[in-house]
Amino acid sequence: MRIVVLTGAGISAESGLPTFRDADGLWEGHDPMTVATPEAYDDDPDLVHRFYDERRAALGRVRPNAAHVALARLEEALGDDLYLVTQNIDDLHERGGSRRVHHMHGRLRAAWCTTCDHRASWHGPLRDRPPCPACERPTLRPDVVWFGEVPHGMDDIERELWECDLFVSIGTSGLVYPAAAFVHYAVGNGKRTLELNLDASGTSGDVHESRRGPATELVPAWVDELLSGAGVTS
Ligand code: BJW
Repeated sequence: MRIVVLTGAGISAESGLPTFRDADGLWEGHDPMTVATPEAYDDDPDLVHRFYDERRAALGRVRPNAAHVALARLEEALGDDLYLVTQNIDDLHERGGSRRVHHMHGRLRAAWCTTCDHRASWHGPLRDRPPCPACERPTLRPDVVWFGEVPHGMDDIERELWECDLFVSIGTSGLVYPAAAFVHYAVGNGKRTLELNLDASGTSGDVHESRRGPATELVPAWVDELLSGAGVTS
């Protein structure tokens, strides 16, 4: 069985990383949506750099949780039959043991030079405008996908959705496109769909099955169930 798993901020919430749209999802009184656009970056680059520098620094204080680890266990068992695509820019899937992770909205620990297009692994702050390692211009920005920009690897995701048997979305509000449309694409192409989320999401009504609870409980239980051969119930 080929499975596509889509994860969102909810899977990292119990590791201590705030989500975007839950009650504690605001940062210093700013709606993250107002800093996640190219226009916001043009208007106030210091604010946007501070937002991402803080989040990059926070990665050093958090650890993967049982949900990340369970998905790594699933990868171990299924190999290439698991395709893990995340909207998260944290690295908790990798640190939880997953080896193949598609970061459709980019990565916090990466920088992108808007002058020469160079992409570099980046662990420190960007607000002091360090020089690009390739062209030395001070034009590095977080290598993340903001509103109005095109998510990474859409062709690969579309192919995997077409080829899978089961699509599972975990801890995402289903409000941001194109990720929110994956479930519709899957259902429209006859795939089985499952949602694991603390609360109802924008796409709960569209999936075959929706389970409610914290990711650290639901994800390991689902992986156990799948690997014991019980599969997904309707
Ligand atoms: C738990 C839990 C626990 C909590 N256990 N669960 C079609 C219609 C309408 C609009 C559009 C459309 N197509 C495009 C748009 C415009 C726009 C868009 O979607 N706007 C909406 C606001 C309507 N989209 C775009 O601009 C995208 N680009 C695009 O479409 O390009 C065109 C194109 C596409 C494809 C091919 C060719 C061209 C780009 C979107 C980029 C989004 N970027 C951000 C910031 C990234 C960097 C950063 O992290 O700062 O991505 S915004 C933000 O939202 C971030 C997230 O990845 C994303 C999704 O958030 P997520 O993960 O769902 O988090 P929350 O907080 O919303 O939800 C948390 C969930 O967890 C909740 O459900 C909780 O219940 C749950 N939860 N604790 C389990 N313990």
